[in-house]
Amino acid sequence: MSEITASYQLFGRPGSFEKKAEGIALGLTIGSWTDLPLLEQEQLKNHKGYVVSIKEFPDSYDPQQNDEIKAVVKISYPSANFSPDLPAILTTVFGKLSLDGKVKLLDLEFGPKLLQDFPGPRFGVEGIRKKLEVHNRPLVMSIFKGVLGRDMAYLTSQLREQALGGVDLVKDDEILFDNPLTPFEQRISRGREVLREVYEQTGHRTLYAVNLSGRSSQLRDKAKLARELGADAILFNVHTYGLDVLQELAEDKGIQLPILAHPAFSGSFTSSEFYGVSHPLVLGKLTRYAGADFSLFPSPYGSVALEKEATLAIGDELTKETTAIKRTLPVPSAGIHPGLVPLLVKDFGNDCVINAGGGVHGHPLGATGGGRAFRQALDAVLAGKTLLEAAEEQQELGIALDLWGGK
Ligand code: 1AE
Repeated sequence: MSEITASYQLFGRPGSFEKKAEGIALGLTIGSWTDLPLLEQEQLKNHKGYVVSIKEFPDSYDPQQNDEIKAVVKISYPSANFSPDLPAILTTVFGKLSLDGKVKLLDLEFGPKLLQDFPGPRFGVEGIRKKLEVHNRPLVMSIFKGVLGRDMAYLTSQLREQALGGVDLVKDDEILFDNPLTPFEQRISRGREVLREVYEQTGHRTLYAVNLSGRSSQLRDKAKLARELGADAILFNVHTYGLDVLQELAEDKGIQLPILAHPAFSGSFTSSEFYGVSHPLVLGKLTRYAGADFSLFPSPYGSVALEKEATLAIGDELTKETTAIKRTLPVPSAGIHPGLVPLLVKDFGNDCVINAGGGVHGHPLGATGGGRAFRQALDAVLAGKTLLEAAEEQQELGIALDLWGGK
């Protein structure tokens, strides 16, 4: 089967959903049905969407429309209607419909044949672990902060400090674009030198993800240049460009770099309870299918928090083993500090990335102290110790807990 099945959340009066669902199945495919001459009906039969299921939730209600309840309807669309790419799929299942009242796209189920057109991440969890030679713990990532308007000397010193703290990855801030003070090429080549020096000094390997930005038409060449210059990985603001652009980059044999997908802008079409697309579909399943090796999303407990249920569902979509597609590393982020490490590990397990900007740079002993505090918190959790116990012997962790809590 190569069809796609979409799940939608709708609101309406009890008993009204069959008509609504049938209207969607027709409206997004052949547009009309019974008014057509018999011959045309026959020809169009292979293209008609069909309603798979309707589930009403009688106890639910729309706070703005008290007589309405929620329902989840599933509709399948035949593959004859679309080419096997995300722009065509998304236009088919949620094109005009996304503009048509209170309807939210919750999930998409790809038929097995269709799935073959989505190879997914090039590296995935195992490939990234192999690159870093870290197999038995969550990874730790730190984010450049306060680098706008600063020069290469500032940027490289911040990179060195972060790497000396023992983090596995450092990523550009998503708001750092090409600029004369810290050009893309120099960030890669100077960053590489700094990280090699740190490796020679400490034996610890840190990867740097450079922000791939600029016009869409330039991205492929820039990513190839990044590879030639020895970049470790790419950060990509996928939702300002579109998922298909991510897929192009991930599949390009001339690039072959791990890709970190940043969630910037996705809130504009995922945050509403009633409209848009669900978080697990956008930041989980589709980001994985489009080929991201890492997917960043707001954690349930930080500064830009998402509901816990949604974050767990994102993590599940990124890491479940049900498809042949490699797993993507979940990166629950925003407002993360060392005191949150036990919660992060409990909720997202071993195969996740603990990611922080302010929680590293805001440490009183600087970014190196911040990175160490995260690693110490992680070691404590893995050894079955409380953070309080570990902080008795680990100065950086103790200072972080005093500042941000978590004892
Ligand atoms: C959800 C993305 C988080 C992010 O990109 C970022 O820069 C977080 O910074 P902090 O850790 O909140 O300072």
